[in-house]
Amino acid sequence: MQKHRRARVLSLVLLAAAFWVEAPTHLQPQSGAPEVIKVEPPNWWVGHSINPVRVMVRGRRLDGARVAASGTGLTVGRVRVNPTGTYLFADVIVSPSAKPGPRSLKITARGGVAEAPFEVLPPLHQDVRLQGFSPDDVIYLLMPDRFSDGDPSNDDPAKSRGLFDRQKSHYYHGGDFQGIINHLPYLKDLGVTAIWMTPIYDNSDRLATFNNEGFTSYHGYGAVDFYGVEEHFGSMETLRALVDAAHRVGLKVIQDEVANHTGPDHPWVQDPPTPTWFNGTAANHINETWQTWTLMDPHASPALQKSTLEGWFANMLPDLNQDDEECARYLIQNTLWWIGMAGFDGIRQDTLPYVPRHFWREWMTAIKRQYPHFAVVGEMWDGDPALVSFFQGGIPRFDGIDTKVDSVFDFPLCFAIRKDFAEGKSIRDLAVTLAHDYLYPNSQELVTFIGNHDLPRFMNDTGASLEGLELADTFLMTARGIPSLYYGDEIAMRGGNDPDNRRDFPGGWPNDMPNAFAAAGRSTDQQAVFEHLRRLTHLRAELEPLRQGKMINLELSDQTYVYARVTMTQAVIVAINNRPQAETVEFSVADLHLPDGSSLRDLLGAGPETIVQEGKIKLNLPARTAGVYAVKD
Ligand SMILES: [Ca+2]
Ligand SMILES: [Ca+2]
Ligand SMILES: [Ca+2]
Repeated sequence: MQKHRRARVLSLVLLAAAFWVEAPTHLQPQSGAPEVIKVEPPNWWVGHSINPVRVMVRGRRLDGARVAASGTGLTVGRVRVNPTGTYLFADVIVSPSAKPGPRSLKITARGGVAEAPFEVLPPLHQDVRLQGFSPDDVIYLLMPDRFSDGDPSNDDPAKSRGLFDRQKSHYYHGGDFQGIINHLPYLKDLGVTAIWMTPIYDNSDRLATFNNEGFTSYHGYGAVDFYGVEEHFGSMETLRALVDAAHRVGLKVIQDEVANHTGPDHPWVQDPPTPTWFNGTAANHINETWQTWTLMDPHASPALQKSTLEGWFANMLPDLNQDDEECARYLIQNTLWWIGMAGFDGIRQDTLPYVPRHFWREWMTAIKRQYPHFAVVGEMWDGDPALVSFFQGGIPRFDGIDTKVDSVFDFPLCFAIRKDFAEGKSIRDLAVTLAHDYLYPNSQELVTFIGNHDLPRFMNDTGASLEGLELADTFLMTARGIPSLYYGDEIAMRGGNDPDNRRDFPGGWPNDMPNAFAAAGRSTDQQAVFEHLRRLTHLRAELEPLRQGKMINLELSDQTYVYARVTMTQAVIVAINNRPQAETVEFSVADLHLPDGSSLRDLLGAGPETIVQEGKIKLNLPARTAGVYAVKD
């Protein structure tokens, strides 16, 4: 999978290179009244666990400013301004009795007075929102730009004209929040319980070119405003409408966040809020070396770890410095703001290892203090369970740090799944990978997957077939962990490296035919894969052992694998034959307490009914099939 890592690096190089910008002109000293450009956060809640909230005002001629709150219920504590007068930090205290409504911060500087608008929001209710996620969930990863266009009026917005062209793979294609809202019934029917969207921050409004090719940040990983919603996707109102509509039908929503870096077009790059806001500057920084293993290495010097923690991705993506107190505070408040504003249930955090682990501890502590049921999964891209497990929270490691991060993606298991079920290598890899579960503080909470937006699709692997994809889905949906599906894999979409793995979902655009959101629009093959996965999500919902059960391996050979998922009251047995010929497997079920004469049936319908005899089960498994066996009622 090293080639995939290289592909991702290449895609980041292209992103970064494409966005290089000229110096702005607004930094020259000017005279006159102070000016407010941006207030972050623009609002805060009564009764919040963070109080005072630190408000950062970006503007001009703010040097020497005094700040006072206009209206009741707000007071201003410590104020600091940077030497060039372009950033002001004010601690704003929200009284427990403050009445919700608009206020402002009155900024008095040498040249006059300016008003920074600020709103007091009512206390947050935790009722159906902010639920977290667990093995009871099935996550569905989608890219809003590539899933469905529900609002053609925002395809080419005035704020950022010229970034839309469905014929070009690096341009916006028009997908949006309304498109997701329109297809919530589809997702519900498929049996997923949570939607993970790639980032919805406001990204660059500029088209950039590299090697004569146009690039946009349709993928969302090039933020220019951490308090803005990308105009191609909708507004904060439509985002909230999406989250509310999802919650009404029992679907959660997971936000994709990036705390390691900004996009190259972020205004901070030319004028950082503090001298140490970034690690280095655009002109003078160190390159990212991807040596994530040094972070778990007790022998690594801080100097050796520095290029991994402080390097700029692809030598160009501005690396935020979480050791800068203001920057860390900004990032923590920003996370709590999004959760409160949109009602997200969880976060997927990008590029986890490239940020100091003590920051994650502080960040997670702040999240859980305000939202105790919330959950976070971090991206630690590596095939080595020793390294991936080092970042899951739950216990302090040798560096004294417990990251408290609930979950990490199970890349090691993903790579094994692809090798075994696409390429047809020995299925033993799966069990060997799972044998390393002792390294994780909580392996049940790992997010498992067979593909994502950074990997070529399963169906593009050498040797991939529909049978292999169905076996991979069967394993994913019945093994331990929190399964995450990648949009389009449910209809066996093809696609190579980024951006080919991010094709538009067929039928997601007005007048697109065929429409694979409807059964009638799917080919026979697409329908077979869809129905198989749908049956699995529904089995997972019905059978508690598939979600919460302990996993016990019962039989293993080069190409057959039998395991059980067991709770105090029920056992489910999964038997997989990865060989292109029929196989007979026989195994003991003594550990499962199934009495002789118990009759088991295959809930996937491929295998015959079977009876426990002398504490054993014998199964004849057709070529490249799997069965999910439960005791017949
Ligand atoms: Ca649109
Ligand atoms: Ca934008
Ligand atoms: Ca970093």
